Formats: sequence, C-alpha cells, structure tokens
Amino acid sequence: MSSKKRSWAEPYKIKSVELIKMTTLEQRKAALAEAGYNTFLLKSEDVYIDLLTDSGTNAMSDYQWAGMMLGDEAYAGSKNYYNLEKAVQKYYGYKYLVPTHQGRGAENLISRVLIKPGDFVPGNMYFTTTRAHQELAGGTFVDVIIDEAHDPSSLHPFKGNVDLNKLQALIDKVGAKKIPYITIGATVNLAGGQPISLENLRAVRALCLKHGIKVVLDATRAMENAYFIQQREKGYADKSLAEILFETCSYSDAATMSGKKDLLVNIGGFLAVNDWDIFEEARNLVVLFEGLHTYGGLAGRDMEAMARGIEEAIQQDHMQARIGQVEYVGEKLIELGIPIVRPIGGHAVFLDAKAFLPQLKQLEFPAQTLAAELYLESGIRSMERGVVSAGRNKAGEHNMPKLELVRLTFPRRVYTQAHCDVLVESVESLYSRRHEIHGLKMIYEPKYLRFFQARFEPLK
Ligand code: PM9
Repeated sequence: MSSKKRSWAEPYKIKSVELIKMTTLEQRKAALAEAGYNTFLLKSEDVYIDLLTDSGTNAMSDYQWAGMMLGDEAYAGSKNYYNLEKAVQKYYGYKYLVPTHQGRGAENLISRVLIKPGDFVPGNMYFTTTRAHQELAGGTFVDVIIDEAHDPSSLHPFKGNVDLNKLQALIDKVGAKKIPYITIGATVNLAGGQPISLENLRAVRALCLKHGIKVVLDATRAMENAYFIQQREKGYADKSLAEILFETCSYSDAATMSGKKDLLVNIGGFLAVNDWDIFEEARNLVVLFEGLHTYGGLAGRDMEAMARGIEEAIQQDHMQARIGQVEYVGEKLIELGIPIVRPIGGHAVFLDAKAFLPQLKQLEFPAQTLAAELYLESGIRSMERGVVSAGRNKAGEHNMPKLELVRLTFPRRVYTQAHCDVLVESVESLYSRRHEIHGLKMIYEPKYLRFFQARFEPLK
C-alpha cells in the first residue's frame, strides 16, 4: 500500500450556487475608506472571498433545508425544540437545554446565573463576547492558558491546554469561593483555533472538583476539537468523533454553544446544563432576553436545522474535509515562508501580523492594517484578532495581547480549492510588498466590543 498522503475532498456535491463578483482596485479603495478601514464595516456585496468568519456563514445541506420546511412555528413547545433537545442530549450528553439566538445569548445567561460582583473567572484565553458578559456580570477574567498558546511559532499539539499551576495560583490568591467556574474553550479561537487535550481537561476537572469550582465548556467548536484529539492524542485514534465529543462534555457541568460554527447553521445557539437549579434560573432569565424557554429567540425551523446539523457535523468525512481545507491553505503558506500561527488551527489560518509587518508598532494596528491591505489586494475579507479585538482593561488602557493576528476563517462547505489557491496567491503577493505597508490610526472607538465598529485612517 502506498504511504503517500491522500488528498482531502468534499463529501458533498454542489446543488445551488450564489454568484459573487470581483471588484476593481479603485472600487475596493473607495469601499475600504467608506468602511473606516474596518473589514466588519464593508458591504458583503463588495467582497470577493469572504473569510471574515466561520460564524453563521455555513452552507446548509438539502437535509437541513428540508428540515426548515418542517418548522413547527408554535410559540410554545415546538416539535423542533424537542428534536434539538434529543440531539443535544445524545451527542453532548447534558440533561437540560435552553436554546438561545446565538452563543452570546447563552454566555449572558450563564454569566448572570453564576457570577457575583467581585468574582474571578479563569479561562484558557479570553474570547471577546464571553469575557464581555463575564465583566458585565461583575466578574474579572483571568487567563490561565499555557504560555505556548501566546507564541505563534510553538508547535505544541494542544496549545489550548490550561496551565494547572496558573489555575492553582489563582485559587491560592483569591480563594475558590470567589471562582464560580472556569471557562474552557474547545478549540481556542484567539490562540489560533488550537485544541485542548482530554488529558488536560481531566486534570482541570479534578482540580476544580476538589475546590468546588464548576467547569463551563465553550462547545462552539468542540467537534473540531474532537477531531484534533482523535488525530493527536494517545489512545483516541480509534474512537469516533461522537465518542470523543461525549467524553469532552462529561468533564464539564455546562456548555455554551454558538451553533453558527460547528453545527452548520446560519443562526442559533444554546446553553446546556446538568444541574437543575442552574437550568431553572437560566430558564427564568431566558424569557427576559431571548424568548420562551422552548425557542430562545429561534424559529422552529432554525432549531430543526441545528438538530440536523449536529448529526452531519459529527461525521468523520465532513470533519476531515473541513479541517483538510484549512490545512491545505496553511501548508501552502508555510511552504512560501509566510508567518502563520502553528500548528494550523481548526477553523482558520491565522497570519502572524507582527512578523508579517515588523515595521509597525502594536498601536499602529498591524493586524487591522494587514486585513485592510488583503482586502485591497484582492477583495478577500479577513478579521483582525489583535489589539483592537483585545479592547481596554478596567483602567481604560489598551490590553496589549502577545498575538497580533489576521484570521482567514473558512465558512463550512462554501469555498472550493480554487478559491483557496486564489487566497494563497493573494497573500503571497501582499507578502512581497509588505515593506511598503504603513499602519493605521483609530479615529472612532465604540464602548463595547470595539473591533466590530471602530474606524481607522491610514497613517500615511
Ligand atoms: N465567534 C467568530 O467570528 C463571531 C463573531 S466575533 C465575536 O469567531 C466562541 C469561541 C466564538 C464565538 C463567536 C462565540 C459567540 C462564543 N465563543 O457569535 O454569539 O468563536 O454566536 O458566539 C465569532 P455568537
């Protein structure tokens, strides 16, 4: 048998297409200026290949679309809610389900239920919306991820792991009573889509149990995390993704979920918990923020599409092609000597903007600049994940993250290998003129999650 690695290929064929247009450089210059050099403010119709996010940008299958027609749009007790509940119980293993319109709806609920003002919430690196809700509830986020996660060149296979010494040090410093829970991201988005190992998660669980601290999983990309465990962790090569996902969730008390990622839908999320009291409180609160506890801001058809998405996304051939596509681009960029976060992550390739544009100071916004330049180069939209995303601390100073990244995020089942090739060619061309690139100045800064709406101007 040949030992040569086989190509990944999509386990689906295309039945319906959406036309996209290529713009001229002049059009892109005007569009970018109008958008304040923030790719979030571009109009989608001015974008050629949209790699802003993998959130809600997935292509649904005919099976999911058929499910949309079976939406039971009752105000209360929709059939689709029960289908979703069944699927969450079967694959994630939690007892109780509260649907939400998307992930941050679930983050709002769990933060309000569990955090008291003055509490500390450790986590394996912050995520923007997760931390924002923790802070709104009066908590302070503390990063307890391993140091390797902050180093784009470290080849650690599980850069999402928690540093148990950092967690223990926090417990010693503030006391376990002030730590209601730890948030575990799987995979860790802002570290570059990096996984956490089950060995590490088991150890976190044991330490937390000893101190009465709950574990809340951010399960947004936990299926992708399961794939990395299967590929990299000893003892898991022969386990199915479903088995690994189930085991992952078994080391936690609750999960927040943005279904817009792993679950192959365009909208939807949920909070899933094992504890009746937490469920009851969340079920009470959800009616204030989202809607009745059997729809949580979603139409019946959206819940059906998500329930069906769970079944499709957990399939081996789906995940192999999904992560295979990301690796295809990442490997090509590495061959060209372009600095990216390594190992290649699950949902995105992350350009290392500090290494790409070493001439820029961090407050000249290297990642924001690079994202803007990539759009000018070829109409490809990406996302800043650096100092703009990191926001400000309670004293009002900029948080200065070690990682200054541009995320090339892959919507699931949307783009072809030829799109990937155009992307690689565009980044290569940008890299060859990197010395000519100047930074940006922030001219408008919103109060919350500034990266979404901030505006910039070129320094030169
Ligand atoms: N992630 C992303 O593009 C959406 C917008 S950026 C704030 O990566 C994790 C790990 C996420 C995430 C969203 C959410 C929030 C929670 N956890 O966007 O509210 O990556 O559904 O989920 C985005 P929602």
